Amino acid sequence: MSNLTLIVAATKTNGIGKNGNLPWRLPKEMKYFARVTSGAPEGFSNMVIMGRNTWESIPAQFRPLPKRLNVVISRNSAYELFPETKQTEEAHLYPNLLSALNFAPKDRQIHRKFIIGGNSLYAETLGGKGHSMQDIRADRVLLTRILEPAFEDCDTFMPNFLSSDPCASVAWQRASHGDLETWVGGDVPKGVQEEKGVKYEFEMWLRRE
Ligand code: FOL
Repeated sequence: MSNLTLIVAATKTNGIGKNGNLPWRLPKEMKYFARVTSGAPEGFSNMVIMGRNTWESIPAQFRPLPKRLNVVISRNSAYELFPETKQTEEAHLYPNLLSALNFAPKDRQIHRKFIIGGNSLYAETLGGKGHSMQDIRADRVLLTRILEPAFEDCDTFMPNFLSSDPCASVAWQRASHGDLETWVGGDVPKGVQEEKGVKYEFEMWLRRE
């Protein structure tokens, strides 16, 4: 099974988006996302896998996300990743997650694979056994928990993977802050962070089985 890490910023009620965008603008949190998803040993790069809506939500000037192998999932094989003027850029389109994960680029080695959204890819990789046909599961979640304000006007949500409903959930355990820093390979601010009046915390969760 391929190691897969899900990275997300979500409110306490698992809100992740609003009107096709992030509900907040948190530059330092975004820098953490960029650092973690980019970090790879010399000669390696990470793969960032996203749904088509997430691709479109990334500001055009940051697309493709630099220094990462960008993979976009859409069932529409005619989907144009770039406008005519930007077609020298590199990003890859796959019809489903399984074919994306089987993609092995010839010109570089892949270090880590990240699922970066949105709700349907999160659901597919968080689901317990039987959610997706091939049982592709994320074994690690890098969760930025948005604590305050509540951002109650979110219109997009990730599954409640920490739900105690035994039917819906698989057991997850929170890793220590030290384990998060070791995995990320650098310092991560510990405890509640505040940026522009928004409080949040960097967490790492590991699947038990
Ligand atoms: N995970 C976390 N922790 N925070 C997020 O904001 C987040 N966002 C997505 C997925 N996982 C996340 C999806 N949305 C960019 C924009 C939206 C987006 C993901 C990435 C983006 O522009 N990224 C640039 C940042 C440039 C900068 O402002 O420093 C990048 O290079 O990664």
